[in-house]
Amino acid sequence: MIIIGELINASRKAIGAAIEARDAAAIQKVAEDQHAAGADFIDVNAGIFVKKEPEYLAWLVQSVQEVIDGPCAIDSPNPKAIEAALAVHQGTPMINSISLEKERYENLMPIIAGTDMQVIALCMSDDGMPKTVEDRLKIADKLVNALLQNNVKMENIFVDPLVQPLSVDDTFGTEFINAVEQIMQKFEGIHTACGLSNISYGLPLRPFLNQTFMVMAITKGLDGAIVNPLDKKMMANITAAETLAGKDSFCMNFLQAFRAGKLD
Ligand code: THG
Repeated sequence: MIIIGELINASRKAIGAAIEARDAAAIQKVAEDQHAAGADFIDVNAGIFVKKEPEYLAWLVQSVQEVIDGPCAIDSPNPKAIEAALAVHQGTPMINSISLEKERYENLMPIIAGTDMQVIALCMSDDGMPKTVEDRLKIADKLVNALLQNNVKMENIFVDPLVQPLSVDDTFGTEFINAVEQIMQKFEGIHTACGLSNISYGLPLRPFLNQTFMVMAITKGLDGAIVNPLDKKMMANITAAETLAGKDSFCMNFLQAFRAGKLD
């Protein structure tokens, strides 16, 4: 599972305040903790600062990479902010995300085309949020084919079928995981990823629902996740589910995690 650490997001109070105060040390602590907990990418999101988003996102990337030798996932719908962050990023980042929304698509595709960056393809279009598996597959099909035509490798594409709250529509859970299954079957060598905490919005015991939903999604082939890597239970569930799903040869990963005290 490719783990994308979600915690450097300006919509979280402490992070928003740290950005405004230019408190690099506070950001760097959160980056280091997530990295140590196994995050492959550190997501950076300054989306609440609409006008200053490009400046702040670039500052986040620089602050993170002063202490982490690893890539960021640049999380913004704004191509200008993504460009500003890319200008200072060392190594090869992940772009989070391109979608079928016209402005986002047209401005981002030239930036991504022909590069070796990993890219999340979010199943969203100007027609609004997808509801069914078919809605998601239609958008995924267009996005994946366009990315391939623009010389992005299949293995660098992560389709995000878009998790929406179960409290709004009780079919949103199954429509999401069935979309994961079909996308993984249809495009050989592709990845899927999502921020799955939206599933539990408006319900009690959110961490419990998120952990269970993660296990269900892993059984359908989900292999990327934007999560809180400091949530030990979530990380333990991911490890166990992947081992049980046959993605852990000789159970080595499970045994190693056990010996490192990560499973209890
Ligand atoms: N898809 C893609 N990108 C995304 C999302 C997605 N980026 C943003 C979001 N959704 C995923 N990121 C977050 C970041 C923080 C939180 C939720 C989603 C969050 N965190 C808890 C908090 O602030 O209290 C802390 C985590 C915890 O304690 O468990 O709410 O869907 N492509």
